[in-house]
Amino acid sequence: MADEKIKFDEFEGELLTEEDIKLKRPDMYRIILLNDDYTPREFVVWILVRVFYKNKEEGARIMLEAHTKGKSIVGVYTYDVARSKVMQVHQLAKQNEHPLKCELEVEEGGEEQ
Ligand code: TYC
Repeated sequence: MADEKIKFDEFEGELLTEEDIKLKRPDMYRIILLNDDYTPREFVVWILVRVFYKNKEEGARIMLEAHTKGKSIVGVYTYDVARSKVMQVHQLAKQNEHPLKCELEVEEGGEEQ
């Protein structure tokens, strides 16, 4: 039917302009290393080198910060990468009978400029 035809003009003013579309960066996830009383310091540094590709100096710095302050940020990753690294840490700690744990904190993406 003729009156079912939609005229392009009817949409004028309803189209989203670039300013209407708020672009949001993807959420990223901080991995937080938690201190405990039992995991050997060398093992923590080994984990930071093996799982997070830190060099030994950076690994030692992160380990010492967790040791003295209770926790330390290891790095910021996409969700899948962060989750996989946390799982590797927990698996390697368990295999070696250490209680080492780390956790994830979301870092909201926010609007793009
Ligand atoms: N506090 C542990 C010890 O004295 C070492 C340690 C450091 C454990 C950092 C965990 O995230 C950690 N053996």
